[in-house]
Amino acid sequence: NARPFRGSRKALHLPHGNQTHNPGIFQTLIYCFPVLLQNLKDVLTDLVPKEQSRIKNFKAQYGKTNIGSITVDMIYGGMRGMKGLVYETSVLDADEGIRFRGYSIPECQRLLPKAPGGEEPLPEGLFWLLVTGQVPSQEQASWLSKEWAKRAALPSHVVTMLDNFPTNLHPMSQFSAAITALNSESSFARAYSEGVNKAKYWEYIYEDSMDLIAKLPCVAAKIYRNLYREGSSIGAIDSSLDWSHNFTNMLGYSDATFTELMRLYLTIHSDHEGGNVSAHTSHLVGSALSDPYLSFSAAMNGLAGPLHGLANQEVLVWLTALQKEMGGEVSDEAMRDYIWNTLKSGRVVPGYGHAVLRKTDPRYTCQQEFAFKHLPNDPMFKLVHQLYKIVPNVLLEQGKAKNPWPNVDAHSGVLLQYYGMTEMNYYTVLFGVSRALGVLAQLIWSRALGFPLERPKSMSTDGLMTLVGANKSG
Ligand code: CMX
Repeated sequence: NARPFRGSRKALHLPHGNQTHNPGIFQTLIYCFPVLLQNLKDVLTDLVPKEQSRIKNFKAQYGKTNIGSITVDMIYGGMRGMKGLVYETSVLDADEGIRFRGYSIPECQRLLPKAPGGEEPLPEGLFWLLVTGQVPSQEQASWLSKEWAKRAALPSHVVTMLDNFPTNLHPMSQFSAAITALNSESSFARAYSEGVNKAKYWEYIYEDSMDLIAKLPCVAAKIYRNLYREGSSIGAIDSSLDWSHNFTNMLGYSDATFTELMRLYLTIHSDHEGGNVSAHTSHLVGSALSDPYLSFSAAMNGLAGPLHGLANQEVLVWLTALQKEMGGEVSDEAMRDYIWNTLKSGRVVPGYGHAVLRKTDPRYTCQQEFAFKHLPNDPMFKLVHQLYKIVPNVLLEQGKAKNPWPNVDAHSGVLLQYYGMTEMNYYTVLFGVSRALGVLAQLIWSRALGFPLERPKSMSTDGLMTLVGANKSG
């Protein structure tokens, strides 16, 4: 749980954590006048050289140290457990779940700034934390709200493109295509073509990332309105509101609790360390110096897969079919049979299992807490809760899944449908808007730290057999 930039706790006068480094003059100013540090770029400008030199020294001392071995099973098994990436913004523990820069989800819920009168963390605060390692002040979070409001406008060619998509094109395909087309706005691509010095890459990646995060709710809302609200206008951004509130307004929802849900939703879906398909994809594509728009749209194509982000859509489709087949109240026995039928027909139970986690996903737990608080009697929530008691035992009995517990996607759709968002095909787009916070925070650091082109060695089966001295005829 090492926190990379240890000035943060002192800067905010948090009670725990020892100060183990000597702050420079800039840091000292931070401690005295935290309000001066409202501009995220200024904070980064201070942090980048420190982190560059910390890693340079680490590599000089430990660069040749062996940290594990690779087995044939790992290569055929989707590289599970293989340590092969540096990813700074979050780390996933198999039992405990995700920590964002060292902070668990309950800690983030407690410590991150909230909207006036709100109880859920602002995604702005989470982004600041992911980028800097520091829990931001209320002023810093609202600086981000204003900054994103300023940068939100879409170029007209993207609006035209979205308006011309056929209604049978999946919302995730529309989302990804629009993000690719937004690269007309890339300041990194422009600077690169003009020969910018590589020491300055991160600054352009930062600008593009901020612009892209600002624009994503507008793209997502436009898709929603075009597909499900007869192409009605998303309206204008209100610079006095936070990012999530503007998003729910543009989607056309006015319930304050739905906006609170969106703040929580956009915070918890943001990042899940570096090896998951969407994060790894943006990391890989970004390593070719493709700009943030191209890197992130590639990530969205991965998120659109049913074993990854599309699972939130799949869960609701599966639950709705269950309800249709069995009616309102379902007995535990009937539910067990339904789950077994899914397994016997060679399908997965969506929303259960995970490549890394081995316990209930804390992202599931905090959504469950939200449901207990705001919709305890919702029939779909009751169904989800009933499934929680039955699916793990069935998966254990089947004996295949390494993790029988629910993941984030098992719960999110049920909350959304309660507030009237019943369009299941759309759910992964919300996941995508949130995922930008994590992968783009990392992309800024990947360029700041000069990470090279990603290019692992692949092997043919014959080559592997030769390597381990196996008999090739089988
Ligand atoms: N239902 C049925 N079978 C499952 C299962 C589930 N929920 N989870 C795992 N299994 C099966 C696997 O398909 C695999 O079967 P085969 O041996 O026949 O190939 C076996 O159990 C072992 O798999 P594993 O090592 O436990 O899991 P993986 O790391 O290979 O896969 C995941 C992880 C998430 C793809 C898988 O658990 C799954 O398909 N879950 C359902 C889809 C889902 O909810 N995805 C969302 C994940 C979170 C996210 O990224 O958003």
